Amino acid sequence: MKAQVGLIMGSASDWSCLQHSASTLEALGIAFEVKVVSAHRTPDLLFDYAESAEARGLKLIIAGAGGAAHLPGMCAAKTHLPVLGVPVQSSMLSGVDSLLSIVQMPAGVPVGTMAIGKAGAVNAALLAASILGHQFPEYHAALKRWREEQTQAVLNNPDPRES
Ligand code: RP5
Repeated sequence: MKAQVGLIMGSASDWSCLQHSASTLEALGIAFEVKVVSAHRTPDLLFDYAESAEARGLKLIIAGAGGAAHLPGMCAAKTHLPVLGVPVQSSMLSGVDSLLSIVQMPAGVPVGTMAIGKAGAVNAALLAASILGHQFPEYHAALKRWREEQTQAVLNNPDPRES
C-alpha cells in the first residue's frame, strides 16, 4: 500500500522514540514510510523530501528530532501538508530543548507539537489518524477501536497490584 504518512527523524538514534509512532501507525493500519532526514546534516535532502512529499502522495508528516530540533519546523516551511513534531528526549536537557525548539514557531508556519518522548510519539500517530479520518473512514474506525480497547484495558485492570 502507498505510504500516506511520512515518518522522519533527525538521526537513527531517534528511532527508540519514533518506533512508538511506527508501531501505533501499524496498529491503526496506516501505511507509512520511515526515513532519517537531518535538518543540519542533510539539509538538501530535507528540502527535497518536504517539497516532494505532497506530489508523492503523502498526506501528513510526523517529524521527530532532539536537541536543537529544527527538523519539524523546517519541514513545515517547505510543505503545506500537516506536520506533527515529536520532541525526542535528549540526554543533556531531557527533551526540554527539543520541545522548545519545536513548539515556538513563528505565526504563519504551524507545527503541531506533541509531548516529549514516547507519549508524543504515540499521540502523533493517533492524531494523524484523527486528522486523516475525515478522508479515510477506515482510519477513523481504527482510531475508535484503539481508544475503546484502551478504555477496556483500564477497566479490566482496576487493581494496580495485579498488573
Ligand atoms: C538531532 O540531534 C537528532 O534528532 C538527534 O535527536 C540529535 C542527536 O543526534 P545523534 O548525534 O545521536 O545522531 O539532530
